[in-house]
Amino acid sequence: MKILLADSHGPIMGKDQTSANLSLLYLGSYLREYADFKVELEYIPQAKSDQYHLDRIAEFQPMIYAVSFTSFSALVTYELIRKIKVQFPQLIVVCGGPHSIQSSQEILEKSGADICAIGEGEVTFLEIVSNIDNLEQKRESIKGICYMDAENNYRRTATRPLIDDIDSVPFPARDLVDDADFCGLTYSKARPNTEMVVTRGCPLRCVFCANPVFRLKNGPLYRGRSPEKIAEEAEELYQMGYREIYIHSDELNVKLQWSIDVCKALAALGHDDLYFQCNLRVVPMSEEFAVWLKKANFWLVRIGLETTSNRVLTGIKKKMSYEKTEKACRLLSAQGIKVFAFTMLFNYWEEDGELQHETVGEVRKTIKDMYSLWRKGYIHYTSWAFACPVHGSEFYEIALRHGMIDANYYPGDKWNSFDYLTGITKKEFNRTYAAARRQQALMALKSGNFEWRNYKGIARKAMTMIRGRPE
Ligand code: B12
Ligand code: SF4
Repeated sequence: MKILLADSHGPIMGKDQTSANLSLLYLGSYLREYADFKVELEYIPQAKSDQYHLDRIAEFQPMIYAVSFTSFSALVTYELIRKIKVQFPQLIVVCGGPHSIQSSQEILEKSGADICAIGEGEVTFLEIVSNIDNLEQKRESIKGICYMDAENNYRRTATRPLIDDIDSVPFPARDLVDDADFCGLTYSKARPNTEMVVTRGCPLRCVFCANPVFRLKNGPLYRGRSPEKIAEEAEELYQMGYREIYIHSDELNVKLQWSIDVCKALAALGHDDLYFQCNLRVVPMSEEFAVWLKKANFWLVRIGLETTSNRVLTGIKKKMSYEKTEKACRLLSAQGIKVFAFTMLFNYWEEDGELQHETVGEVRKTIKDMYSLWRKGYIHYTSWAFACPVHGSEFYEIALRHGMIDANYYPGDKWNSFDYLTGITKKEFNRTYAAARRQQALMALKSGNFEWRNYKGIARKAMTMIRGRPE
């Protein structure tokens, strides 16, 4: 059976795609392993035009068009699906990805897709594909999907249980991708580079974070691959020629002993020319973990620092403090590991039903504190972004309650947090953002290792250093 796996994540916010979308490649590898019939797969990366999708469908003639997208690209994807349905009415269109958790009915109504998968997709997709000849009769028994019935009523089936043991999911079907379609990591030490996602679910609930896919409360929330399997995947990538891997899981240190064991397994591969980077939380952290990260050749770690105000950290439920942040950065940088801090401007939250936000003073203090950490050698890069409501996050619900967005809202460049801030002029707002962006550029220039092939994203950021936030 022929299946087209389409990534409709962008082009988003003027950036190119760093590497292939792993969600679709996981669906592909799972089918290959567990379907009791032969599947023929093709993958479309995110930058391709709608016409390219239509042309590939005409030529490849798939039975299923499986498309993955986030809330940021929902509208462009609906339009694409509508075009596909006009030209290929018989083609079965299946959707999935983070946007479907909150907005599955909207997806079906606005796009005309046949089925929308809600939550973890591998088993659900296998069942859809296995029942394709009899889908109308079988669909109500497939967990984790929604569809419009014969009377055009929205139907949602029982929640799909999460996969207990994610080692049972084969490594992503990377043979389907062409590296020429991707620009590579923005910061890297070696090329070619790629990404791995080795955990699923996060036990935390930060207010701004839309991490909905694995939050359906119907199984073990947080799961990690075994250290042995992680090392096996890294070795496979090394043999494919990759020399740097960004372990792009939400955070690699939910359980510290497991994290240390992962580092030990990676170090045991013995490849001095294979570099790693990963995302970490500030807690839990220990010197032993920092030492093992270094031994495994992690040259860069990215932490969600967000703000240095403890008032704001409490408000956004980050469950950490500036003191812990400083300690974690000190321990990591002492090993010669570079630290990349994700920071946000103008965080919002709710307290006793009242809308709260980070003040301009708090944002400016964060910028100042970051310089201070930089001078001490504790951090090396920053990346500044505005807090923005994303479907699936608590902030989205807060923003709806307080009239900051309505049901027709989609995240992207158009929503402007300035409109809901008090005690700041537009000029101050733009100046603050430009100052943050200058800090980002200065640290990047000083610390190096950035990828000029990512010129679209770099040029876009350069403009914000001069003009502030794009209108
Ligand atoms: C890695 C990552 C990226 C990487 C992607 C790299 C890559 N090569 O894949 C990069 C850095 C490029 C990226 C960028 C962005 N990301 Co991102 N990213 C992630 C992250 C951390 C992991 C994604 C992943 O691989 N998960 C593992 C796979 C297995 O899970 P999955 O993708 O959800 O797929 C499963 C199901 O959703 C489902 N499924 C998915 N698609 C389909 C399709 C079909 C047909 C079916 C049946 C099922 C199905 O089955 C899959 C397997 O179980 C997630 C957070 C998370 N933990 O998932 C955020 C996340 C997806 N990103 C998010 C966002 C907001 C962004 C950005 C907009 C950030 C920004 N401001 O620039 C951009 C925009 C991307 C875009 N163009 O749309 C949000 C999306 C929220 C939302 N409601 O849409 C998330 C959830 C982060 C968060 N916590 O808020 N991201
Ligand atoms: S921001 Fe990070 S720690 Fe917070 S909920 Fe999201 S993934 Fe978890």
